[in-house]
Amino acid sequence: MNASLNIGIVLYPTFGGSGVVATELGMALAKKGHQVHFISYSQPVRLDRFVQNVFYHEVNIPAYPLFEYHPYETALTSKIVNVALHEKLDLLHVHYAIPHASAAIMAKNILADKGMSLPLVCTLHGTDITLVGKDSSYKPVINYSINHCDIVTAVSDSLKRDTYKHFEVSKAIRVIYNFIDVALYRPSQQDCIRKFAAPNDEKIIMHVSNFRPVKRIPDIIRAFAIIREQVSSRLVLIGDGPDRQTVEDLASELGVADDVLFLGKLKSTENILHCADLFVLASEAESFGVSALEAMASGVPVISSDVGGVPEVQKHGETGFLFPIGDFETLARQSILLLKDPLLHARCSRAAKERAGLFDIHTILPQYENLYYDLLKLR
Ligand code: GMT
Repeated sequence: MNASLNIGIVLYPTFGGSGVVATELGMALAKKGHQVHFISYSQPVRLDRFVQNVFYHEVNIPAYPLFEYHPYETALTSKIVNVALHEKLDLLHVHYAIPHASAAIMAKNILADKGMSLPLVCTLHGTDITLVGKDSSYKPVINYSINHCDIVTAVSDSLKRDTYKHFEVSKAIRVIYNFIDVALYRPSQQDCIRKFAAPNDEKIIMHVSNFRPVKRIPDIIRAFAIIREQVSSRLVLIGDGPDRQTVEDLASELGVADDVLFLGKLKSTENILHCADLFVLASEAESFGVSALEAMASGVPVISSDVGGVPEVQKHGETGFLFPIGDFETLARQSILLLKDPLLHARCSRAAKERAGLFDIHTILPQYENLYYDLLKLR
């Protein structure tokens, strides 16, 4: 039997993305008997109830008149040191490099001075490499951090390639794909929002994201305006963020606002995704695309821009389609094809559900556990 570990996890507490992957990973590890200590600046969204073996440590940043910018990285570093010492952490796993990886390395050095070794795992998630991280304001620190963590993982082959392309990294990077608990995505008609969202039996097209410019939601609105001319349909948008107003304005401008439903942020989407006929993603960078995987697990075909790690998750012509970034006319054409052809739709739906099984938590979790045991030389 493998040893149970005391694991620190540094994460963003936010909706979707790396925060949710890190929270779900921690919860699954806790279920297997490991003790998990989450460290963040606020309660992670999915950590909203008592879970055995799970602890939450909040990073506090005392205000001081001199600080126009709060020194979060310093406060985080101190929190890691304190948690590691008091909870006797066996290892620390940080999700998203900025600023978690450099804070962790600093904490590791402080702890070394105190005679404690803290092995570090860093998981690269996406924009920490492809967008923000490679900016010269952050690059030297990210570069150093990647080379000095004990183990670095990336959530797709594409992200691993991007890391080698944009940084001077000599370290081996292991790919461990993102995951979901496939068993949660069991449709129940009771939950279905179909009557509410599509009262006249329209087709439902769905998108979930944080509404950042990188998601290119205006392309989805433009495509929807074309689709709606040929297929009676409604667009359901889940999430919120900086582009929301732009997207609302564009929907009005194109005369489709009445058929676009903004549901806002939802903690989880497993009780709603299966009501969709189609899931769309138009991102200009996407290292993996957990939301697409969730749709696939719900048996919903996906049409996505051909970008980053998405082609590693969903297969063109099998589980849906891929289109060139920005080409909303192709997105519209592929959507119409799928929505008008029930046989094609059923085939893609089946294939999507089956493929999602490859990314089930029960397959991926042992890969992280084995990585920890390798690091601690427990195997
Ligand atoms: O950049 C974001 O939109 C959020 C980001 C994150 O780290 O929170 O998401 C990235 O990580 C997710 C989890 O690994 C991936 O599923 C997303 O594809 C990735 N986003 C991008 O690459 C844009």
